[in-house]
Amino acid sequence: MIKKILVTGSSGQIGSELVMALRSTYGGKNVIASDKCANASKKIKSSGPFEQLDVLDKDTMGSIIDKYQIDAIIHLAAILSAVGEKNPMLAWNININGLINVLELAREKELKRVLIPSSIAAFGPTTPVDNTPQKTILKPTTMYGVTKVAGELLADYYVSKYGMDIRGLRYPGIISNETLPGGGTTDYAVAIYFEAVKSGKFECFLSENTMLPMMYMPDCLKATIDLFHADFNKLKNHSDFNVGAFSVTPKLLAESIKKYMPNFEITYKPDFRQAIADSWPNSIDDSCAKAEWGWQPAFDLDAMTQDMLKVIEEKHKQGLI
Ligand code: AKB
Repeated sequence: MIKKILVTGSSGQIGSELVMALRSTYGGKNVIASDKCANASKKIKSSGPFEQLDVLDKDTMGSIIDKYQIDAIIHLAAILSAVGEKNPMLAWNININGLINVLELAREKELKRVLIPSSIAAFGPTTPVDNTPQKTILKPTTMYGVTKVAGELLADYYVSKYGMDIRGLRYPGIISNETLPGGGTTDYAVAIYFEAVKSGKFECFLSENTMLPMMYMPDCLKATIDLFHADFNKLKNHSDFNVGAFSVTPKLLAESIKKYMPNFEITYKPDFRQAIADSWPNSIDDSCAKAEWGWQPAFDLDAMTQDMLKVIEEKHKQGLI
């Protein structure tokens, strides 16, 4: 039984919400949040332990594991695609050396479980774009994607070489309303909702028909926690599960917003992130996740849009954004 979980990157888009969801199940003191940045949110700091941790600092990570008697790590700290293209060596260093520190400490200290995130960025322009299979061509053209493929391979190596319990999933773009994403290509799909509420208009950095797989945060938390709890013996795949919810273009997202805000306006000014998006799939075949651990998303595009606008409008009324 897992009793104490360390989450790295806990102040990020997924980490900030995943820590709170895990604490509601495991108890506040049993989920140790950690981030490179010392300024965690009040919510995170007041509901359980928080440690400042640079994932490149293996000694400090080891001391935290000992201090709290950690038996599982959910390793979210990473550099995303757009920042990774601006600074490829930073992406390689954090994403690969940070992961190696996690895997080596998990091996040395005999931790019970590790969960690592991969991404649709593991795919590249030669991968089949529609209903992209679980097992397919992995030849990404971004440094972020290169680190994701290497990370999947490393994690699977530790499973087969050392018999360790390591799982991971290929996140699509994640849309949420609590912590803004930082440095990704799918970030437009979050910014569009905030700008719709604040100003009624949005200039998109991807072109109107750029189709990408996306997922609403409640489904992302569900996927992460369900895979974390899955019976390891029933998993045929390990660190690279495709998970899908819906696929959308900026134009379709804008049309969904217009159903609830008819005056919303969108314009397009593609930048360097267009080439990144163009190298990723349109849609994902997640039948292995469905068969092996029962994955099932709950939100489609319009259900998400209604919820996003409700929450963000409330924040706007309260002067929080
Ligand atoms: C990004 O856009 O870089 C991430 C991802 C799809 O992994 N959101």
